[in-house]
Amino acid sequence: MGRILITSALPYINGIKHLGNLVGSQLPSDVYARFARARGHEVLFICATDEHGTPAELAAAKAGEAVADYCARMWQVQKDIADGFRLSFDHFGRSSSSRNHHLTQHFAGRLADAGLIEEVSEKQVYSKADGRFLPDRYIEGTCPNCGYERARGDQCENCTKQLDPTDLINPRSAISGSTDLEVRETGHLYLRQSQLRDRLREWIDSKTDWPILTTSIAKKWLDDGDGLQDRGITRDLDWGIPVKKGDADWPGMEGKVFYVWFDAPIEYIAASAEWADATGQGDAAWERWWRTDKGADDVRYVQFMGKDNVPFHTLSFPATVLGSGEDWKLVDYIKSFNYLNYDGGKFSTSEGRGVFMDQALDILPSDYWRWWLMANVPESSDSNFTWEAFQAGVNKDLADVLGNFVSRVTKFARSRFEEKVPDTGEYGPDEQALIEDLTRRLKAYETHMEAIDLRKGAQELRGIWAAGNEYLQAAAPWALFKTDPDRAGAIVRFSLNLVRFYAVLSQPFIPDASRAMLDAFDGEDFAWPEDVSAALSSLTPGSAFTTPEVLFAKITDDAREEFSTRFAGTA
Ligand code: B3M
Ligand code: ZN
Repeated sequence: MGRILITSALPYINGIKHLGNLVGSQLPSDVYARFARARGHEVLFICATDEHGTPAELAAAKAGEAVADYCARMWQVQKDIADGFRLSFDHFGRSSSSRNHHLTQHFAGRLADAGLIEEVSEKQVYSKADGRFLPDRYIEGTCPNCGYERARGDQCENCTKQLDPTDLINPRSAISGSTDLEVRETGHLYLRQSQLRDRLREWIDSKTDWPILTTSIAKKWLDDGDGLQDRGITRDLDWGIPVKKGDADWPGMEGKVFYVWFDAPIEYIAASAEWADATGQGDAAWERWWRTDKGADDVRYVQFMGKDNVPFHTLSFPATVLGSGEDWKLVDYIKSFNYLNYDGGKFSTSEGRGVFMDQALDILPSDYWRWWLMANVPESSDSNFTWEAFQAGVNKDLADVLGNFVSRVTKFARSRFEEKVPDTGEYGPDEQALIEDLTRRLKAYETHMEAIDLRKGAQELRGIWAAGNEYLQAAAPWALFKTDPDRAGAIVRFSLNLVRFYAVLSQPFIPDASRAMLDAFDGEDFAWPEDVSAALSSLTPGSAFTTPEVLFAKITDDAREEFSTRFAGTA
């Protein structure tokens, strides 16, 4: 089996993320990592908090905390929530780690040595009231194009016109509202991406297996208009990674930090080093995943992200890696996602609209959310969360199909066979027919999951559950027991093996329920079924089992109404 490196886009440190963030990167990457491990691959699964940039500083100020303290606290909050959703990262790192400081400064030094860094003097807006330079997004004013009074310094959200802060009429600080602004000269470093355009195009053209969504976005930025632009990689902020050239100071860059999008993707590598540190391993342990000259040449690297992150991952980050001139692993496959809408609109922190990750775990088990979100994952188009669809999906797929099957089999077996796997009777044509059907379905399931077609994977898994339910309904061992108890025993033995089979196949999507199903059988493990017939005879006849508690309680109409009202938002 192979080695698969998996990274999920890093959630910003500020605030708690909503279901749209969850299904747009972290959850699908976890489902795929779990599947890859179950299939016997060696997996390194990495994520981290993205802790730099103005949003972190503003959120800390709003919380009345020093930004370092705010980030440390919020990292733990996000880590606990990730654990609650059973996101099985090998390491959940922090982009403010010393590992990332060192690596980011290392890459900057390598780029400088390669002549790919240019020092540029630029005009930036300084707010005396705030005592800081204001990034474009933190300057508000009236749009010169449409008159919208809350246009931002980079774009007018009303007419979408791209703006410069100096275009705005009556500009003011979006932080303090102060209009006491002035334009100041300040020096910054630019990454000369334009010098790497041909190498990037050649690399992207080689990615013939990438989804159209991913390559079309990359090529748009690569070829659109003036093509790939050189871009600033430093900022006048206090919180961030100090600008240094490797270990050396960078004259003229004192007091400046690297731009958040320069250091954040490097944290994928740094978090792998943090993982090696946290697990007491040396540098070779992470370098064998990231350095093609140190053993990573056989690694398949898959990135998961929302589609708005594709440009940085197909252009800026590869430019940094290629420009370093060192043998770093580049991404092999990018799985990007569209958006999840909430009841036809947007999630909103300020309006309290939509379900946020902490709230979701407070009201229902993580498997419910994992299942519905993945069965409706926004792969080829946006998805829409409604409480009616969520209730229907959970109640039908989980409670009525899988949960009901497990409950009927184990409770009947307990009532007639003393919680022991029956050793009577033989499998017959009905069992053989289902074995053949499940053999085909298992192959389809594996094919979809290997291709990271996760919605199709969920659909196939649902079909595998339903096939067992239909078999049990037709076989009706409870009716047969009076006239042919031996045959009834064979049906129950076959069905108990199906419960274990389902536990193994369902683990990537609903790990808690899978664990509960497997725990019904002493000592069984999550070994993937290579042969369905053998798998459905793997439980030892006469061996004990226990009857799991109800796996999935249905969502009542009253509960649905209450949730729908609670998360409707204030707009
Ligand atoms: N923090 C997520 C976002 O844009 C951003 C991803 C960084 S991945 C290196 O919402
Ligand atoms: Zn406008």
